[in-house]
Amino acid sequence: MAKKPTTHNDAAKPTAKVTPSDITGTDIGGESPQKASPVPNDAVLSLSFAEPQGSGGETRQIAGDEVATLTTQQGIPIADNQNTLKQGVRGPALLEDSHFREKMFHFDHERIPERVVHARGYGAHGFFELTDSLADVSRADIFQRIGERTPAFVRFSTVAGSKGSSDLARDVRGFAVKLYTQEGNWDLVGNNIPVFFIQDAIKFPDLVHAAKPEPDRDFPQAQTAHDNFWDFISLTPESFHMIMWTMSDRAIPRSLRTMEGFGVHTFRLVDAEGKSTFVKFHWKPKQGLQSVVWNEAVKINGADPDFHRRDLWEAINGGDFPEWELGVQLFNDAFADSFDFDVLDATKLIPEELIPVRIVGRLVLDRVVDNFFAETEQVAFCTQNVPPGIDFSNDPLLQGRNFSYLDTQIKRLGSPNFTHIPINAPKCPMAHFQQDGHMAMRNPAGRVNYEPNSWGATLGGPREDPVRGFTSFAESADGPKQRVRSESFADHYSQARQFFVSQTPIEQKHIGDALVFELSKVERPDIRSRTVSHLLNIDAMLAATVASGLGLALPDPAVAARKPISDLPASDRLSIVKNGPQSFKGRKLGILLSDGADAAVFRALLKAVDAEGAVYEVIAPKIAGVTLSDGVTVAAKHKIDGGPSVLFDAVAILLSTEGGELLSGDAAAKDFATDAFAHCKYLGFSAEAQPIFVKAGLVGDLDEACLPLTKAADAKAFIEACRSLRYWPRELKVDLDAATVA
Ligand code: HDD
Repeated sequence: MAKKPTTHNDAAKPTAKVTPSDITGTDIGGESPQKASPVPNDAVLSLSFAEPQGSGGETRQIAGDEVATLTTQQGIPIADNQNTLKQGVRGPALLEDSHFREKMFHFDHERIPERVVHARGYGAHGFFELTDSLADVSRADIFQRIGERTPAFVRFSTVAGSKGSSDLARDVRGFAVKLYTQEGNWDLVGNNIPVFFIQDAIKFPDLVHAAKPEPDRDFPQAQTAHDNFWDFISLTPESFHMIMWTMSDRAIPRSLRTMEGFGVHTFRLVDAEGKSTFVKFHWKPKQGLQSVVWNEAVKINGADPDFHRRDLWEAINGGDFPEWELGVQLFNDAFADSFDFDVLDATKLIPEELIPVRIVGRLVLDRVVDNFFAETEQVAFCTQNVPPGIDFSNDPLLQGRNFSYLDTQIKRLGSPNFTHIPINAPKCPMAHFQQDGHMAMRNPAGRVNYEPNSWGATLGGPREDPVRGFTSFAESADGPKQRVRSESFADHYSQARQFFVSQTPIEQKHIGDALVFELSKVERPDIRSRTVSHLLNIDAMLAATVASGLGLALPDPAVAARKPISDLPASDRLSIVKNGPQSFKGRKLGILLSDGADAAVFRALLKAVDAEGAVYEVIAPKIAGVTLSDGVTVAAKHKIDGGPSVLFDAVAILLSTEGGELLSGDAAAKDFATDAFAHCKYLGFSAEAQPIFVKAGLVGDLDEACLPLTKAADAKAFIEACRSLRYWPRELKVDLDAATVA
């Protein structure tokens, strides 16, 4: 018997969006209300990204809605998108099915090569606004007019992991800013750490090979805790300053919004007379600095691998626009000559105590992308993109980068016309004779495509402009061709020590813990020992702590190319804890609720959260939500198993008597409390939460950062306490390794 032909055209019918309140008849949402997405696209971007393919075509009514007709890329309307063309009902597929052929062809070619480093990233649009003119030192157009806004796109990233890796890897974060200035695109391609592992670009492929998964086994993914990385590092003493930073909590930021950004290298600002001033660029987050702790990072990676991108998406869509100040450290040759280190050495920073940071502008991110691939994936940063008024120094790392980035874009994007992609296109006029190539979208019009030509001003096309055009700083250079490292780059430990002694004791402990963790994953004892031999040149106590954590006999110190300076003064700006925001604004409270929880306390908590500029999410035994003591229902954002406390900055546990009894038998609820406690979070709780604390073994340990929420009036004080973000004294009581901290 022949089978009946089947179609699935019903699947094409749009379905109504189901919200939690549709299901539960909920009165209160399970999270802070989201504001509507704020800023519309500008004309260029909306034309290119926002218009769905074929949306300009025919429409027809489906279930009362006007719906565009699906077409092929050639614009041919499609009748059936569910079945290939067959000979007979159960027969073979036909070659003439051009719709199927085109659909598969395009799908098969959807991926482009991921970035060899910084593959996992997340971007957003915004603007830079000048708040202090730099016209005294630079002719750069972007630095002339106070109050003027320049469109910007920022892409944050991890370095080592592949595109699909998780956000909370211990890693450097990329902080790449594209500024669409009126005199061309300026790409400031920086990191959240002001120094780099290596001094010369020729070592970059070795560094990256060593950091990435080992080539025979292709693991570990997105982490440096393996032999190859530490082998390379322990053979490359210049990396130890950066290692101090990557082993610190800077490498596990709480949010992309709570990190600093740095241009790293010394650049030049050049004025209209050609006079140069050295400059280092800083992005300082208005949100304050904040990181997570390592045990929390490990668990966040499981609970929400998209923790950072989700946070940025939610903050921008919620109207809480992340903001950074642009700061510059300006200095001249005299300072450069007198400084203890070479300003061309990217493994060194200039302490802010020596050269203060002058704030000259602000960067605000106010719009998420319309399409991740079109914008975040295809954006192409190139360090060599600098407009007139900004120039390079001879930092050998920067010089090498200026070659590498353009080269990498042709591999990734496949065409020299990658500047025709809207995200990469300047927003100022362009005029040149470059033409053709793959995917050329904008070939110059007219007969003339060369210069000079004799076709006159109207037909002859653009001409160079010796006054307005980019002029390199006329630095003189002379000397023999040679492969050398300057003697002035030979100190590898002094600033590593300066960073370490600038940290608070808890931050120093975290650096020790991180080194022990990473080296405990290294299989070869000689690599562990060699690493510790370098630490001895940085800080004896740190070296002893790490050796003891590894059960290792203390080796001899590594031979230093130059004797380290041991008395560089501490710099407060290098610590995260000393630069915390003292505010819960922009942070997230997790509220674990059960049926019958006190409605007045819950409402007071929401009010206090809102007043602080923070947000909340509700966690409940069932995703349908709970009914409070006054009969009002509240939707849940998370079922308890999917909403662990690691996802929140602070937690509140509001339960009824029955709820407390019920949840005390639930492992996820106990973890919720023990993790919040172990991660030094502020914890508010109703008396009915006691059975959970009993089962979790926390009762005798609750400290002054565990605050009762018995009546509505307690809510405000609790949220105010949360401003400290963590209660660090607790860590010394809950961590075995704490015994080694002085
Ligand atoms: Fe790099 C990407 C930052 C040294 C070669 N780098 C890349 C990105 C950032 C940085 C943020 C991602 C850009 C994006 O979001 O698309 N890189 C740095 C910093 C460095 C540094 C702050 C040192 C101060 N990089 C560096 C060197 C080289 C490269 C020395 C090679 C000589 N970097 C690249 C690259 C990448 C890249 C291979 C990969 C993808 C891309 O450029 O677009 O060309």
